[in-house]
Amino acid sequence: PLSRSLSMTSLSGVLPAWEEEELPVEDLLLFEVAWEVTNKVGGIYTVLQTKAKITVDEWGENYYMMGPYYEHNFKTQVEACEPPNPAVRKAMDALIHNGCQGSPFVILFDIGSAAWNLDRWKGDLWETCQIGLPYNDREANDSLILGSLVAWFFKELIEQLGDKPNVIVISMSGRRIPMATVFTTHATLLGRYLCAGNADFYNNLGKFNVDKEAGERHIYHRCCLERAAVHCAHVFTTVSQITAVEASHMLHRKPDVVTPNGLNVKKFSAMYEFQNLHSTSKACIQEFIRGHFYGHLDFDLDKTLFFFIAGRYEFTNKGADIFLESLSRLNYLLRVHKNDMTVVVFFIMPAKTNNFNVESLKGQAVRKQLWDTAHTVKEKFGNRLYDALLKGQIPDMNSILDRDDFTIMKRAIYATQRHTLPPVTTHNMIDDATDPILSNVRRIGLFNSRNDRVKIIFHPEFLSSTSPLLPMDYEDFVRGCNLGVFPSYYEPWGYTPGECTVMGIPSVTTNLSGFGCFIEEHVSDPAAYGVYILDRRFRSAEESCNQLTQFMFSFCQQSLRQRIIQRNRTERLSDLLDWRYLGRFYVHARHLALNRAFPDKFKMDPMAPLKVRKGKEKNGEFANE
Ligand code: 1S3
Repeated sequence: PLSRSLSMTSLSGVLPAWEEEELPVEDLLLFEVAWEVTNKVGGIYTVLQTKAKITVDEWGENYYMMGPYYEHNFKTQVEACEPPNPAVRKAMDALIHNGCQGSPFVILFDIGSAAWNLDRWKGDLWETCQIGLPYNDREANDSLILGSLVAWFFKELIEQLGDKPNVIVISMSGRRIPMATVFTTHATLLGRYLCAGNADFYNNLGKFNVDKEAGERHIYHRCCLERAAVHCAHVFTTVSQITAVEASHMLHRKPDVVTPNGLNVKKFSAMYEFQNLHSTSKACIQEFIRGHFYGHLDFDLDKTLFFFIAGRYEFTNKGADIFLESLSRLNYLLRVHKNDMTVVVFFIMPAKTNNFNVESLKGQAVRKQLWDTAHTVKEKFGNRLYDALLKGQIPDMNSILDRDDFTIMKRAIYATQRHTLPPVTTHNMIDDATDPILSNVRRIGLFNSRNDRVKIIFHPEFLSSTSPLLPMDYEDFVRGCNLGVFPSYYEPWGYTPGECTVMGIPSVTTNLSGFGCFIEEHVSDPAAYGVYILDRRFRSAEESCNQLTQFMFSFCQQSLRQRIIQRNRTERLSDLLDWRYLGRFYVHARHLALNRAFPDKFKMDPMAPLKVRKGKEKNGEFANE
C-alpha cells in the first residue's frame, strides 16, 4: 500500500497543523460501511465515491467498502474480482456458504438472501440494546439485515486474523469484536424531520424533547438505532460544524472530529479550458431550450441566463419554497426595469412520474425537424451556388431557391405553431395537483408566458446523457449553467454549490448549510469568488427572499465580461474543496479511533488536537503557505 503524504501540501485556512507518526497500514484493514455504497440515494454516495481515491492512495488493498447488493448497481458500477486478502476471502466464504451473496473490494451483501434471519437478528437487537423494530418499517429492517451481516462478517474475519486490530466505520457493540470504530453522521434523522415540518429548528435546538418528537413522528425506533450507533462508536464525526451542534442536541454526543466533504478536483493545464467547456455545455442547453420553447422563442438566447436547483426533493429543506417566491420577485424586477435578460430556471428534483410528457418530446421533435429542413435547403442552396460559380456567374438570389424549397420551409414553420404555453414540467407528474413545486408555480403564476422574463422548467428526474429530451450528464449540465441556487434551510453539508465551485460556476448557498458556513469561515469575501451566502439564520423567510432576489437581480445585471471574470475567480476556490486537503480530517478520526480502542498500541498526544490555521487568501490567490 502507498503511504500517505500529509505534510506535502498545505492550503491556508483549512489544514490541520498536525504531524504524527505514519500508521503502519500494512497491518490494518479499513472497512467503510454505508447504505449508499454503489447505491445512490443522496449526497453520501458522492462522499464515498469521491473519497475512494485518496483512501486507496493511503490504504491500498487494505481498504474495503461494504454496502447492500442490488443487481442493477452491481452490473453497472462494479467489476467482480477475488479478494486479495485470504482472511477476507475466508470470511466471505463463511457467509456465502450460509446462503449470503456478495463481492469485493466493494463487499456487497444481498439483503434479500439473508432476510430469513430477520426475526433472529431482531431478537439479538432487543437483547443487546432493547430496541424493537416494527415489522412494517422496511428501511429499518433492511438496515438491520445489513448491519447484522456486516457484524457476522467481522466475527468470521477476526477469527481468521487472530489478534490484529482493524479500523472500521460502524459495528454492533454486542458482539465484542476487537475493532476501532468511527461513526460519521451526514444528518440527524430527527433534525431532518423537524425542519421539513417547519419547526423553528435553530432557535430551539436545546428545547426539543427528542424522544417525544421522534415518537410523534413514528421514528422513535430509528432514532434509537441512530443514537446507539453514535454512542457505541469510539469516534463520532459529522460533516460540518452546524451539524455538530445539531448532533449534540439531537443525539446527545458532541462529535469528536468534523470531517468536511471534499471533491475530486479536475485541474486543467490552461485556464480557458473550463471556460470553453462552459460554452460547449451551454450550447447543448440552448439546443434543448430551442425545442422546449418552439413557437415562443421571442427571447434572445445570447441574453439568456440558466439558473438551476438540484437535489433530493425536500421542498422546504432544500429551499425550493423561497427560491420560487424570489423568482416571482425577480420576474417583476426584470420587467419593471425593462432588463433585456431572460432567465430560464431548471428544477432538477426527482419526483414520481409517468415518463416524459408528449408536449416536451414534441418540442424536441419539432426542433429536429427544423434543423433537418434548414440543412436540406442549405445543401441545395450550396450546390446551386457552386454550379453557378463554376460557370463564372453570380447566381440570381431571387431564383436560387425554387418553389419546393419554399414549400418545405413553410411546412416546417407551420409545425412550430402551438396553442399552448411551453410546459413547466418535462414529465407527466403522478401527483400533479398536490406537487409542491407545481402548486407554487400555479400560485405565483410563472407559466412560461411571453411576457415573463423568468421561465421555469421542472425536470423531475436526475439527468442522463441517454435522455431523449436533455441528453446531458449532471456535470455537463452544471458546466453549461450560469448560476446554481441552493437556498437550503436544512443542509448538513450540501454538495451542489461545491460542485458548482470546482467547475467555476457561481452559486447561492446559505449560512444554514455546512458548505456555506465552511466558505464563510475560510474565504473573506465569498461573493467576489462567486459564492453568495444567503442569510437564513438571522433573517425571516421574507427577508431571505428579498436578499435572494437581490443576489439574482444583481447577477442578471452583470456583463458577459464580468461573468467570465467571476467564473475565473470561482474556479480558484476549488483547491479548498479538494479531498487531497480535506481527506486528512478522516485520517485524524481513524487515528483517534485506534488510539481509543487500543491505547497501548496506538499512541496519540491528547493535548495536540487537530488545529486549524486561520490564514486567508493572499493577493486574491489561495496559495500554499
Ligand atoms: C446528506 O445528504 P442529503 O442531501 O440527504 O449527506 C450529504 C453528504 O454529506 C450532505 O451534503 C447533505 O447535506 C445531507 O443531506
